[in-house]
Amino acid sequence: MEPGGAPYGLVEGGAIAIEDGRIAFAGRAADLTDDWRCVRAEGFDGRLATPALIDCHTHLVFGGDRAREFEMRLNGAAYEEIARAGGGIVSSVKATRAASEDALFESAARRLDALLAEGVSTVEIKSGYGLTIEDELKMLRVARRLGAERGVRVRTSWLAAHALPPEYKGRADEYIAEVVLPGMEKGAAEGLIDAVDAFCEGIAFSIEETRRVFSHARRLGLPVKLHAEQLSDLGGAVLAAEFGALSADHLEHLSPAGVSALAKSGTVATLLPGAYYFLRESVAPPVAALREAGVPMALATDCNPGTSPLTSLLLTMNMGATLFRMTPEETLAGVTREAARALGLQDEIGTLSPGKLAEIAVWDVESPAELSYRIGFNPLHALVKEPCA
Ligand code: DI6
Ligand code: FE
Repeated sequence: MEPGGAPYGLVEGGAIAIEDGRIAFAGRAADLTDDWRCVRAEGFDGRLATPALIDCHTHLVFGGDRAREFEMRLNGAAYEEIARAGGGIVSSVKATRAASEDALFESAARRLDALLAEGVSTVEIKSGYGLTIEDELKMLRVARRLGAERGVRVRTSWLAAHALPPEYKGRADEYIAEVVLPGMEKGAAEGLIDAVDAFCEGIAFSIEETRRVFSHARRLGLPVKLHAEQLSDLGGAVLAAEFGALSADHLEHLSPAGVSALAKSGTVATLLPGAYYFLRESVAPPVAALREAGVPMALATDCNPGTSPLTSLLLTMNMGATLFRMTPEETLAGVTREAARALGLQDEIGTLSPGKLAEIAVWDVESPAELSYRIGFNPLHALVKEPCA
């Protein structure tokens, strides 16, 4: 709710005027001046208009899948056995390295189309399953191509610090020096990188290693974001805040110190209930404390083969409400206004405000709460992205 405004900023009997692809007016139809009465879009009466949805954290591009591993685990196989059968993140790395750009494009396009069917206009896509300079850049080229061919805005993140590839076992420093940092430079020079991310976790990269990655990003003028406090509290959120990160993501094990650091730096807390659900975690992120401290909360799918094979932002909204106790209003802000902020796009998209791009989802619902209330139902009526004239 905007201070003093109606819940959701909802306007009954509203109208939106669009000029040159941007919102020129948004408010009560009764307040629309005569200048705007010339062209009228039909079929939207009585429906709900929201900003187009934004998925601000995905690993959409990867080779293969991990359904077999899922099946083995549910049939009682032990971790060891799965690892011996080539399971885990390493299997996704192998499959991604082996895949051509065309094959990666085809498989990711299916997942992207599922997101787009629910009114998504913007998707963040990370590298992180190639783990060589060339394979990481290959993933980001595919991400750019997805954006171009599907007419959707794609923001890319350099996540070479996602896992240590087998050939660098026990040599994280060398991996960072030989792959993560020079690859970041190459990708930035080729215009393939919009932001830099890392997985700061006991099973991935330490605070000090993450600091090296972030310092290099800063030298290159790239914004940062971080997978932090997903499985344990390493203090990643405090580090992210220190670097003025766009977002800190996951945050199940976020400490009170982490909450205040995010509040101070204005870093968005991006919550990922799909991974929490799929891993059957029991510690939820401290939503009440984040709310209390005024930390903006975004929601995203974290679509990835290992821990969140999820391609629905509407279901993500439902999970944000049922699993994390976010209000329906917070879940909608989480996939619009705050997701835009998590990508640094808050001046362009994320709300239906004059001056912003006209990217509007129109829904067949009675109230905005329905968007997070339903499970597995898609009430999208239309996605408006072009000037209506
Ligand atoms: N957090 C996760 O849960 C995954 N990556 C990450 O940063 C796991 C990725 C995988 O298992 O494929
Ligand atoms: Fe992730």
